[in-house]
Amino acid sequence: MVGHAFMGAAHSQAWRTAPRFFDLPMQVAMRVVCGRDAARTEQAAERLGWDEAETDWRRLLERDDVDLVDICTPGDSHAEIAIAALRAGKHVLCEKPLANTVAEAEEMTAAAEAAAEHGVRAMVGFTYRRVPAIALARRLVQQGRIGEIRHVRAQYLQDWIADPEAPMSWRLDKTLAGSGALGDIGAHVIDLTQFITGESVTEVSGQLETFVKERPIAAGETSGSLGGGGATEERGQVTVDDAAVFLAHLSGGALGVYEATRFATGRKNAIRIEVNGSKGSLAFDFEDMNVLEFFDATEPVEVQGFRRILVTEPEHPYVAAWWPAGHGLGYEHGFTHQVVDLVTALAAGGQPEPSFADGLQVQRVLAAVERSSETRSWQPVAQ
Ligand code: SOE
Repeated sequence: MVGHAFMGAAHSQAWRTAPRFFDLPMQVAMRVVCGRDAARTEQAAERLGWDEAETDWRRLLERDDVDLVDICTPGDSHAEIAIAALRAGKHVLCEKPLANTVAEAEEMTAAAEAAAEHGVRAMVGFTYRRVPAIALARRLVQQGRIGEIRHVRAQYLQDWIADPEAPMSWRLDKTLAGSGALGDIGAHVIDLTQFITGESVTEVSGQLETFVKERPIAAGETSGSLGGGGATEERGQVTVDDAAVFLAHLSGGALGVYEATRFATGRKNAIRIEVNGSKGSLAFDFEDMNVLEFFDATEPVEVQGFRRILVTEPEHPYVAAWWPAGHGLGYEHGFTHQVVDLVTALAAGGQPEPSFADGLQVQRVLAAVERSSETRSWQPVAQ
């Protein structure tokens, strides 16, 4: 694994836990974690459960006991590490968004497609697909339970920099992060709505906004937290969007309304998705992540109404491996399910999903939103 901050910790717990709760078709060994600082990486290895620590990711690729490289670094290094790993014959799991630019994502996808010819696989970590309620929503759409889809309403709302004095972090630096709320959290809801509906975003009209253009430089290391920690007297430029909104056309004819913001005061990690179809509707909010709301318009009117499905039963996706019925799951379980799906696909010699091609398609939606905001016009999503 490369990177051991917030995402590195989330992925590590997933690699540790997946074989303990699920019957994996292959054994998982957590060989080596890589970071820039030797002492901190040693500590991370100890804390997160890796056998060894390393400071140069290139050395991971030379090792025979490394079959897969898990990339948990900021976006500016995804392309270089992923392409080198794939060329060295290592499978790759790469955090989202796939890259900082469409050009990088295209190169990564080409490398993934070349590697696939030798059975080497690449996957991008749109983890929330693996929240049981989300997987159930997709299943219900596939079963035709909500009919033809008319509306997709998606929000990803956070507030961790709503305070103008919240310090800088790499997530606010375009060189490192590629974009702001748009790529960091907007990418998730683009992926989720496409995953649930089976439709893709084809055209967008959007607007980006940076409300606070300058912030204090952080006093300490902030990459693992979301801008937490103290601040210095010095100030730095915010070079990414704080918020992004856009309208969309989807390939099946649905209309989409999307919002991604780090300024939704009081909303911590609210991923809200509502899909309205000709026969029913579905609604989800990550702040109540064990619930999926379902309205069935085919029922007699007298008993119609949104029902709250508690997605905590063994009949629901992923749930049977965990606790007795009704006990609920949390943020970290999506990462564990991601490992399970990845290892299962690798053992079967198949392509894990979402692929780099799926990551590239989301990247193209992000780029179209940026173009739309710049030109104040509707923009097609490149195919
Ligand atoms: C920060 O906004 C962040 O950690 C994202 O980078 C993650 O993808 C999301 O899971 C939670 O919020």
